Amino acid sequence: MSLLNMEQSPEFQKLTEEIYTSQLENDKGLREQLDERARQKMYQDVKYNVDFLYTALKLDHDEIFEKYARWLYQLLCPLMSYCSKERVRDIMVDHYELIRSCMEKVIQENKRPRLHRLLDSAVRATLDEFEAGVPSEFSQKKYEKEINQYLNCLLQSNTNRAMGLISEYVKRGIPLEDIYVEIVSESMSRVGELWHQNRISVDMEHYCTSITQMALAQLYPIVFGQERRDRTVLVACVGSELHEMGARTVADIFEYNGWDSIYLGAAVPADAIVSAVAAHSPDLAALSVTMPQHLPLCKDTVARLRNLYPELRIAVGGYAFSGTEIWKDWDIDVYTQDARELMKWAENILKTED
Ligand code: B12
Repeated sequence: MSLLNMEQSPEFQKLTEEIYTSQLENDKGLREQLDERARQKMYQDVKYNVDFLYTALKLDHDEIFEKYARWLYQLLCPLMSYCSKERVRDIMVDHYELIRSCMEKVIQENKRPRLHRLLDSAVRATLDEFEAGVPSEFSQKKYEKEINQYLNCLLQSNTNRAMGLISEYVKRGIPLEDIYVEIVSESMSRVGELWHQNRISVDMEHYCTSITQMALAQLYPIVFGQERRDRTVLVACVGSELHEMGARTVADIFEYNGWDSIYLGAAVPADAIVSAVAAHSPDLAALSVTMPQHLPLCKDTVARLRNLYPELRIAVGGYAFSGTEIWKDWDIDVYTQDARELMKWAENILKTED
């Protein structure tokens, strides 16, 4: 149940329409402040918020919506710079209360306590974020110098230098897995933070992604030049998930360690994942999710795979899982925070099997 499917549903459209219209009707100041374009954006945001809430309800997981409410408040503060932070807080609290009163009427009675719990946690999270103020700067990392160097090249749109840096790190003997996980992943995570803080635009985010994909492609002679181990990993992003670099990192690190990788890329339908497993009989299926809206489908896909292939090892990971323990109730073999740890886990499994 994610936006793509829900958008088609008349109840979902009616609900978003009602929340959007009531918020503008109740708040004269907001009505006057927003021009037509801003109103359209607000409508999209309302849809997105309701979709997120449905995801949390479906998964019966509080952390997801609370995390989202924190993220949303911090996203809106710089975007609505024409308002004070108190005002953004109040608009959001009113918004959650409106969602509560509109949704209460349409969801099943047994789900209402859950709805209230989720919305209470969103209100609390918004008040907390307001008290906490501006999010802290990036924490210092082992490869801080390289991260800054690489990120600065991206932000200055210096394609040539960004490409050169990745090769230079290899020449300097930085382990390839560190380049992927500690330098590139961290740089991309900071790109996301900068977007979130409205300090870079969406086109810059796209540029950083495409250049990074290109820069990493230079490593392929090394990645694909290792001795084979007669093991196969199948890697895919579930559903309509567009964020593919995490999945790519998993596939590349396994290739580098001698596994054959079947990389299906972004937005893979569940049926296609199941048939790819049938076709390739991998030793491990690794499913990647970045946006929490795709978690319910990932959970279903895990259950389908487990049912059809009880012996298959299944791993899940990606940004959507970070800071949650949602995977603990799923029938998987492993969740790890990063691709390198998954590789270590797989090596240990191999040792016990040999
Ligand atoms: C690049 C990017 C995009 C690109 C993706 C293009 C592509 N070809 O992949 C584009 C521009 C399309 C995009 C779009 C959007 N994005 Co975006 N995006 C990012 C960004 C900046 C980097 C993602 C990335 O490549 N990271 C590098 C990889 C290597 O890291 P990773 O995916 O986390 O993977 C590591 C681990 O998680 C793990 N892992 C990953 N998969 C797996 C699988 C297994 C089995 C295991 C064990 C481990 C594992 O291993 C990897 C390395 O160790 C992130 C920021 C971030 N913190 O991630 C935002 C981010 C994910 N995006 C975000 C958002 C909001 C969006 C948009 C809604 C709006 C926007 N920013 O444009 C749209 C939504 C699109 C959609 N319909 O889904 C938010 C999500 C916030 C939230 N509430 O959940 C983030 C976090 C930005 C932010 N800080 O706010 N995005």
